[in-house]
Amino acid sequence: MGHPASKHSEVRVLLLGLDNAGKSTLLYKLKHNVCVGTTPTIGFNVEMIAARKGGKNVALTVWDVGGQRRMRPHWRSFHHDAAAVAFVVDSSDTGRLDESRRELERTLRSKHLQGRPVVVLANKQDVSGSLTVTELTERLDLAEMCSGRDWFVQPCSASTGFGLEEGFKRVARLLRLPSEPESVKENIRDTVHYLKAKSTRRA
Ligand code: G3D
Ligand code: MG
Repeated sequence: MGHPASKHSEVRVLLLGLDNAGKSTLLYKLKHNVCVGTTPTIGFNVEMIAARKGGKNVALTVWDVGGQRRMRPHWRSFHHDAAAVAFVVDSSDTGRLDESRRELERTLRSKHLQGRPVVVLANKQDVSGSLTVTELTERLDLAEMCSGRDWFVQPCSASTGFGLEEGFKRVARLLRLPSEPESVKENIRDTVHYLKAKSTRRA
């Protein structure tokens, strides 16, 4: 017998970021606490991470969709139902920051992700000379880009494991479970909109 549904929620978290940012390494390290050589992700990797939120067990299914340019159009099909976004940035690769910012911006424009929290994982902090959280926040213009949603920047290293658990604890803390009052209110609001639209059409 499984757990009663009320004791266990399952939510989808999107793990996004450019190719080579460290998504696959990070997910594998978090789950298995080992480092493995990764090959560029062609399809997607998915892992379930157990977390706690408000005294409840929450299973985060973390989806690592390939970051290569030809995979990016597919990110959109994963937006639906996502409770949060974890966006991985290679903090040591200043040459690709603009590209990273553009991809994050494009992702956050998705109507399915409106109001969803974002945790930016400032990865590769073990590389000397990598950007600090403050520098990254400024260079990616995160305050502006993430206005209207909760966001946080977590320094980490997928190679050593530093900061990974904290990052996903933060994801769990920021996301809203489907049964939480705010999302109930959102559902009611959507339903009212829908009914109003229908009744105006009929009138
Ligand atoms: P991706 O899934 O986002 O495309 P990968 O990225 O997980 O495949 O990682 C890309 C490369 O970055 C890998 O190196 C990986 O070992 C390295 N990497 C990932 N995270 C870190 C980190 O925190 N620190 C350092 N120093 N390297 C990291 P290779 O050489 O295997 O291509
Ligand atoms: Mg990968």
